[in-house]
Amino acid sequence: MITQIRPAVTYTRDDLVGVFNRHDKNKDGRLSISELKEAFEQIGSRWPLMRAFLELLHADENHNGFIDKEEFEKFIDHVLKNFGKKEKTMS
Ligand SMILES: [Ca+2]
Ligand SMILES: [Ca+2]
Repeated sequence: MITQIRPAVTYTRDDLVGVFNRHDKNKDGRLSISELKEAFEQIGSRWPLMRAFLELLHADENHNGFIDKEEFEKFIDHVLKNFGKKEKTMS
């Protein structure tokens, strides 16, 4: 698979779900901070680690340090707000 670093472009919800599902590298059904970081790198985040950290803080409702299946939808909604348009605004 080719990893392309692309500038901020418009992603659909399906795109994002696909990207994040693919980055569940160990297939445990949840996303760790390092899996998130790689996914944000792929979608062209300028600060993938920081973005991963912020999104995790936002969506990790049970505070276990992972985006679990139950948290995934909310997580995608929030990411979509940032990456569905441009990654410009601080949220
Ligand atoms: Ca995982
Ligand atoms: Ca969690």
